[in-house]
Amino acid sequence: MNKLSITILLLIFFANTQAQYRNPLPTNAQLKWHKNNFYFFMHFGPNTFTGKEWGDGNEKTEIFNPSQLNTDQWCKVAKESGAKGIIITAKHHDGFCLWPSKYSTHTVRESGFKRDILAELAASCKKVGLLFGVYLSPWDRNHPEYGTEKYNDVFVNMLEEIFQKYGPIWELWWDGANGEGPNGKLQVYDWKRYEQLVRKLSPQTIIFSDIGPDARWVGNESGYAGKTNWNLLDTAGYKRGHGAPSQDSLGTGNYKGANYIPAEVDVSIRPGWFHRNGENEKVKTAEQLFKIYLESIGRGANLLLNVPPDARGLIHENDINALKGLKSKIDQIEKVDLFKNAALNEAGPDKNNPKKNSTWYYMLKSPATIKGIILEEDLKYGQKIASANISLSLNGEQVFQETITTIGNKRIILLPNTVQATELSIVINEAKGLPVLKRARAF
Ligand code: FUL
Repeated sequence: MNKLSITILLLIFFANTQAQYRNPLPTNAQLKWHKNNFYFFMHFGPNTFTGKEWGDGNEKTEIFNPSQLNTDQWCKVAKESGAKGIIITAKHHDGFCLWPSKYSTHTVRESGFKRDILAELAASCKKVGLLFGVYLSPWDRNHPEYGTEKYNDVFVNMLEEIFQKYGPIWELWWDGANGEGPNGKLQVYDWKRYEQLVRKLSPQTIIFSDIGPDARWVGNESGYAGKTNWNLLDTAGYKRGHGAPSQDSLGTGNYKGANYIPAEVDVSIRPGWFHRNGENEKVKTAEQLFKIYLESIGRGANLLLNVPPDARGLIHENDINALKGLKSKIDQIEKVDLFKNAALNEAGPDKNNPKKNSTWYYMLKSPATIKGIILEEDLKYGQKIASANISLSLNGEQVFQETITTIGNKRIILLPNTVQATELSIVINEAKGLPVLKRARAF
């Protein structure tokens, strides 16, 4: 074969692979991550004592001295709130390490507080069956090697230390915020090396960053995902931290995105990421938190709710109260199923067009008072549904109708008014291949 025919063959092959779009599937680790869709974030460090949002790395280590630190209390609150895990800021941008790292001199070991907080939290999580996750800021405003190639070794060594001492680590969080280090230099991160190391040390760990590889940032810190939310993202040509896709694309994902990278909504229960005494009256209310739940989990994303411990090393009473209110609201929608005993008719898709018109039709013997509907796609076959018609009827007469776009892990549809209904019908208008829905629920 001469060079020309090889080139032609390659071009044909390339054109074919472009034309045959394959819907990316989640890994097993991602499927488990979808199931555990609500968990806590905890920002804790020198900023808890200085009131700063971003420490500059010059804070004296002695200031870090919580008087009553109790990671069992954090876990109790998380459990009672229905959260499935905790992700802790092992190191924020100020470089202070909540564990006595061999690769830093700015740690709990040098502070007034000598205890290893990562060890304590990992043990508390294990005791009560919570997942344990770690936020490790690549940006480090304290480390003397930051801005040089040697810092890549430091970051790799820290990752190794954390995974070996405190694993299993369920989710690893890489923050996109990035700036200069103490010597005024920017760092060139060796992302490939970091990622390969984590994959080797712990293949099941979910790696989060603005562009994944396993979970993506949702594009805002206010607590909502796009109404249309694809678990797919095109990342080619983008870089972590700088030059990520637009915040809108992060919120909606890409319809034909090349990679399975679902969205995680990170938002704080308080005005800032760290606890500040002056803000105890500004904790979000149960109603505000529930709205966040509906607009994150209810739009198919995971919810990472930041509940930062205070300077005592405890979760403040006001946060606990708001979380209790949230839990009872969640239970009111997740723990009831008015269509549990409804008869179900499933009309398969049109054979000539498997993408269209799958219908699920639920029938009750007597009317139920309905406030909302919960739909879930079975994601092991990929995310497929692009548009669906949802309607409720009372003995054949329509009382509610809405057209929605994506469903994904979960779609919660809150009705504008409570209605009496005997029938629920879900008609798929458009899907990428055969749609697979789990049994619908109503509350
Ligand atoms: C941001 C950080 O700069 C904030 O301090 C916080 O940690 C938030 C979750 O991510 O990028």
